[in-house]
Amino acid sequence: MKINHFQAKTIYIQTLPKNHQSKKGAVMINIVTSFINKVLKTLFRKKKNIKLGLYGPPNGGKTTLANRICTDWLGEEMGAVSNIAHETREIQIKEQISIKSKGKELMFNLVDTPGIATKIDFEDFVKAGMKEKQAKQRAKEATKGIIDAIKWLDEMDAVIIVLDATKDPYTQVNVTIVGNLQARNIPVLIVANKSDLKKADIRKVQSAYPQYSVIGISAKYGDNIDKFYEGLFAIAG
Ligand SMILES: Nc1nc2c(ncn2[C@@H]2O[C@H](COP(=O)(O)OP(=O)(O)OP(=O)(O)O)[C@@H](O)[C@H]2O)c(=O)[nH]1
Ligand SMILES: [Mg+2]
Repeated sequence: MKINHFQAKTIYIQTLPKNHQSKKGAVMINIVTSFINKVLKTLFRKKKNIKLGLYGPPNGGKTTLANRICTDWLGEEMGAVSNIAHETREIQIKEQISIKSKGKELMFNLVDTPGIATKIDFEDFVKAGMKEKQAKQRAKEATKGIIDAIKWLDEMDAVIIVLDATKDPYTQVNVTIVGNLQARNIPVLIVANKSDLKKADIRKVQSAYPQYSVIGISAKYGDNIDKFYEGLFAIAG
């Protein structure tokens, strides 16, 4: 296969008349190809279910929210939840979730991703009670998970960023995730999670990201979850 591809490429260059090899011509071909690709992508997207990603730092409650969505609309959970960071270390997908709100229906594939962090220290896992070998393995898997989560960003049609509302919303990780999505023109809904906790400050999250809709919820207890579903229709419907 590789050899054929190489040969085809070589023949193409050799058979092009000299006057067609100008830079201008190549740029035109690129523009036309990219336009056709865009049109095809749009048509394709209309047919298939959208991919809805859950992104955020570790421990924000992505999987807890994924479990709530799946329990509400599929009657089953999606993944394991833990108070130790980096519980999710592989991309998880639940296909064909259909949610209904105010007489409208939204179909999507839900993608739960590993929490994104700038630093992973196996000693943190040891402090949380793990044996050294297990802690090192978790750190290794978590690092790979972060790379996968970032790679998958491009695949997303819309993203829910899940933040722990008891923590500083304006971190390097959060700003990087938001900036990446903004640069890719991917619609974003920010969830300020853990609203059930006293320290939760939803307004602080909203003022850190004034350009986005921020919805305060408790994924664990279901507080404000209807508003969250309405927000989903607003970004992905
Ligand atoms: N009080 C409270 N705790 C929550 C809420 N949502 C999640 N938690 C807790 O926060 C911890 C982390 O939850 P996860 O759902 O595993 O978080 P995650 O974002 O998937 O974490 P990673 O997989 O490590 O990236 C667990 O102990 C959850 O029980 C919430 O709404 N309220
Ligand atoms: Mg998780």
